[in-house]
Amino acid sequence: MEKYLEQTKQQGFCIVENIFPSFYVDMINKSIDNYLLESHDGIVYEKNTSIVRAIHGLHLFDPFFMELAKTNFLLDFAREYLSDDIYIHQYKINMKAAMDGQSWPWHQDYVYWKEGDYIESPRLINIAVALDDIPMLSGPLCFIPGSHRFGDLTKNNDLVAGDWSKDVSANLTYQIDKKVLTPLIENHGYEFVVCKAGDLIIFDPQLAHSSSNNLSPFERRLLLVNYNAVSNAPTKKSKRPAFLSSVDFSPLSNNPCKSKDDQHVMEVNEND
Ligand SMILES: O=C(O)CCC(=O)C(=O)O
Repeated sequence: MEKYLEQTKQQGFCIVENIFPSFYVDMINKSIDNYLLESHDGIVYEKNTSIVRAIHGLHLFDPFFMELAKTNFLLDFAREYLSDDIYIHQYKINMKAAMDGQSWPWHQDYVYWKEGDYIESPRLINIAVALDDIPMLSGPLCFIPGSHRFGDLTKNNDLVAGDWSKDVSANLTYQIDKKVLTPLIENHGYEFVVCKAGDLIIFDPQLAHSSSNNLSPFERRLLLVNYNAVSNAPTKKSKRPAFLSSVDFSPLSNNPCKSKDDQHVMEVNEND
């Protein structure tokens, strides 16, 4: 755990391999398929299509997803990183459909939570679970190492907030423009996060990141949980719906170990 905390503090992200075993990843993917059989708020589509781009707020409707976000490693990491109790600010699956899943332009996450949700400080952390293998062809996340230390990289743009749906589209509201991106990449480079199903990708909400279209014939599902420090909960009501911005700020407690499957995950956790 210590080494991952240090990497995240230094470079803004880390990869933790093989946290969720394949049977558990299969269970998550089946639960997503079942979830999509019913209509729910928070499902968004690629522009002018019926292709699901992302599903938001699943933990509000299905306890399976809430329990997953309480896995020991995830909670312990987030608590340590933020030095506080934590709650889930946002929970989503980015589906990136085979050959049709669209890009995420260069951006940081915190500006959305500041402008849209009135969260005062970037004391949050993203923990993503790869639900498929993610090779280069599938549009992996791409990070600029160390960019989380430079504050809001979109602040000089003439950007006007719109409807919440723009915040989750391939035409994002707050993007990092070419003038800012050029020196960042020249000085710090970039890193694609190719990984395996079951790996975790942990990243700071100020880290500059993007991902391209899924050019492969395989799905690229990524589950993302965003934890906020309880002491950083907003004091003003968000402009956005609850599936994008939590209204429940009560601290999370760890998922008790109930089954052999959970036991396995917990053993993996303890080895780190
Ligand atoms: O799923 C991806 O590739 C990008 C996700 C992302 O940047 C975001 O959700 O903020």
